[in-house]
Amino acid sequence: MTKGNYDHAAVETHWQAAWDDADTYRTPDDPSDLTYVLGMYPYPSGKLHMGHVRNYTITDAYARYRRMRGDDVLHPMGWDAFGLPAENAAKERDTNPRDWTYDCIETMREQMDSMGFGYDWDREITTCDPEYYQWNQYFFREFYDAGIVERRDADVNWCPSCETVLADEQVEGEAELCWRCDTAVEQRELAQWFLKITEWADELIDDIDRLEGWPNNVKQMQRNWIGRQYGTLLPFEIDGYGTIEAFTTRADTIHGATFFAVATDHPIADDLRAEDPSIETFITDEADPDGDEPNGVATGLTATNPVTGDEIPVYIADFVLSDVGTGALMGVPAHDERDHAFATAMDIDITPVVAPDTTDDNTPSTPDISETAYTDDGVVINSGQYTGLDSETAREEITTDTTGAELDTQYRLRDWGISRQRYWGTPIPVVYCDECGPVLVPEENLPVELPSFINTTGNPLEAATDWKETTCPECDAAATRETDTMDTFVDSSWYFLRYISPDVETEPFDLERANQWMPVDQYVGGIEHAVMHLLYSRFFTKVLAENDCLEATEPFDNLLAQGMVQLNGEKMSKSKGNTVSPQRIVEEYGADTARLFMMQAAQPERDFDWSEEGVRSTNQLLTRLIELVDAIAETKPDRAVLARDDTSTQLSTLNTETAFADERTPIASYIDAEIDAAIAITTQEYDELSFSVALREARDLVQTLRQYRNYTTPHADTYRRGIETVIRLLAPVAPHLTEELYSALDHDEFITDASWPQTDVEYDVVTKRRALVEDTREDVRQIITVADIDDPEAITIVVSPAWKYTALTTAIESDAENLISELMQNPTMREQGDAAAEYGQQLQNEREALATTLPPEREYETLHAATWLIEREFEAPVTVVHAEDAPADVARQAEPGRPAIDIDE
Ligand code: ANZ
Ligand code: ZN
Repeated sequence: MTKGNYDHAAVETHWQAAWDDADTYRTPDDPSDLTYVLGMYPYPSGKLHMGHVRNYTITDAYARYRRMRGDDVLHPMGWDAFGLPAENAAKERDTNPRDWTYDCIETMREQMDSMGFGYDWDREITTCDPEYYQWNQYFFREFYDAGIVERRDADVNWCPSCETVLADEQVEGEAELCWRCDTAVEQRELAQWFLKITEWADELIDDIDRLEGWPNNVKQMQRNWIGRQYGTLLPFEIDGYGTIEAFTTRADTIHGATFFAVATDHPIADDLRAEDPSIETFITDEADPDGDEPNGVATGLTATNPVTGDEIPVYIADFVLSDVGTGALMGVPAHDERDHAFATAMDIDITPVVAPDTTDDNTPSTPDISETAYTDDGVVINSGQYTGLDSETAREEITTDTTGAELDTQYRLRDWGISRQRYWGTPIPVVYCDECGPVLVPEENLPVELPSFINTTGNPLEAATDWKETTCPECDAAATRETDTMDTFVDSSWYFLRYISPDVETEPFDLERANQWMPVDQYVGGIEHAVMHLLYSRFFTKVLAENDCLEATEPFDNLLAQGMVQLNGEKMSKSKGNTVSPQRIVEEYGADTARLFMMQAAQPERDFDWSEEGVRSTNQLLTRLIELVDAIAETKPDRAVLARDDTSTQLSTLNTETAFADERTPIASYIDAEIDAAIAITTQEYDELSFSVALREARDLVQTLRQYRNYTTPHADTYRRGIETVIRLLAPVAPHLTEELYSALDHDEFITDASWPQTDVEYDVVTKRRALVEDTREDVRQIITVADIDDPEAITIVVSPAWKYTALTTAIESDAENLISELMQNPTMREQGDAAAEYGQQLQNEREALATTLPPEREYETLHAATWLIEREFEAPVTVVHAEDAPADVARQAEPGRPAIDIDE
């Protein structure tokens, strides 16, 4: 059932079919002025949700806008089609992941089409298709040859009852139980494949600074994720174990090191647990690296401080992480929170060695470390020859002076483990041979295709015996295939390249075309991908660039992380049961309404609340647009006839039989100026993807044109220009209805292919004009209220004299100390005598805040064209005059941008 005011279903299906027939969204073969617009491809869950709709409306509107600006646009869509949910769904429904996935894709593609998204479907990619994933395997080989791939042991979740590896998502609750059988999950070491992303850590972090088109929060998240720390490796001697290094960022605190600690799997711990049952008990039962409290056990060993020679006790402690630094640290409880907590619990000395910097009196006071650590830098105390140095200098000197100490950089980033013990992913192209070990599947044997799905408890690939058993590519002996598949983030690390040349069969992408299109000009997606997906894509791009396989060194020039769609302040989600179905909104109000509502409700980065009321009023706006066009349409928009008999709509407050004037009045000039303003502002806002601001402007223009028609007989050309403009301004967001109206105006081309409206008025001028008219109206209101005028007889507006404008311009441009004497060098100023000196003083006082204004002639024109508005509001005749033509006492008050106002009662 439709709740909208026009037959949106007829309009939308008609134009969708028409675009389809005309191949409207096909990317040109020989592109110039290329713009690559991309939304993060979805996981084909089978249902488009509001988050998707928002994401893809943003990219679609931007792509359409760029097209109308004359660019050749690449705007593709595809499917992130591998992943665990399909495997689970297949198990539950006793089908297979492939059928399930393709069904979902089918439905989602239809839903996208019903939204009017203009994709080049010829470039659709589906990652679970061998056509696509063969290139993951190809990259695996290439990366292997380049030394970027490594096989090593790593922990996985293991269910002893199902005898299978579990993904993190399959481990449930704090008790860490298997999702199928509720058995406690164990950790197991398995050989896994890694991509050595850590070797790119510096480049990945340094180049963040070059990502000017990325939001700061995403950049910061990437920096934190990589987590680079500059520090020192300090050598401690431990009897029986030789030199054990500890990484520290605070070498300046070494005199305060009162203990030494190693991780529970440090070689020292491995050694001692075998002999000492209390240590064994601590490691297996008590240690809890995720716990709030640090726990540890003394070893009886001591470590020698390399600077002081002090012997400090060695502990095994759970807050020491085995994969950070060297897995060993010096504990400085006075200056580190965790060390402080640990020392307090274990009754270890706490010795302050850094004090707050008190440069004022040069007597550093000891910080109070009884309750918490003092963690800032400061002045070093109690530190022998280093006492009195600032922390930074102390770090440098201690590092240089100490034998065996060396500078070191540590990262939080770990190598990227890509092995997944699952079926629905890209098979890792390796076979294991007893003789040759792991052997890469040769390129000519790619793709290694997935065998048919087998519904078992464990990894179906383990059960696919025929598939698994193969021969060694090197020695032809019997061998078995790798049964792990790749992390699906591999798929998404380069999919933006495949879209560029999905037709090439011999390579993952065509280099020449990739160099033309890359980097992606505008990428849009959810903040949940701020770290991994974006980092892995950057990594892939850098590896390719380094191997001369791509010119771009970064994949995404501009990134927009769109906000959430909420309902009553909460994120819409299936689990909360507070979703609004896009399909229902499309059925009831149409896709244009849904798109327009979303884009005007908030700037794309912001979260916003869904509101049915907002949806209805958006639909009203489209109705108004139809009415406006209706008056001049050569061909009646037959698919967009308004539901005039629907009593719920308040239509046609307008005179339907509009007559048009040929003569231009000042009102027409005002309307023309407003049209220019709308173009200038909307263009700038669309450029910045500020859709809600752009649309407010378009909506105001609709309103202005309505008022114009209601107030007077509109000038034919101006009115027509207004209509032609406003439907173009709305076309990127409401493509169907504007297409309908455009054709009703007898255009032969699609509005989608039409060119963007032009104006030679600049944004800056437009906003000044606006402000001038608004401020002036507000001033009139103020005067009427303050002077308590009931019924104004006449209103005179006096524009600033030219000399004041000259003075203001001089004041803004000049950097002379004494503005007044500078101004008085100008003969025109001197002619004004005291008045000039007085105004000069005022400018001097307000100097910091001065802003440029329109020149007097422009100011005059602008106000002159707006007199009708003021007349209408105050019901009195309005005249605009130049200061030179006004009585002196009034003229004196006029300033640039602030005309004087005289009201007769
Ligand atoms: C001595 C020290 C004194 C440290 C001080 C800090 C403050 P953050 O804390 O993020 O800057 N560290 C070194 N290896 C570790 C490991 N394997 N597991 C856990 N912590 C480890 O990280 C750097 C600090 O982390 C290092 O500097 C070290 O403690 C600790 F006033 O050394 B510090
Ligand atoms: Zn072999």
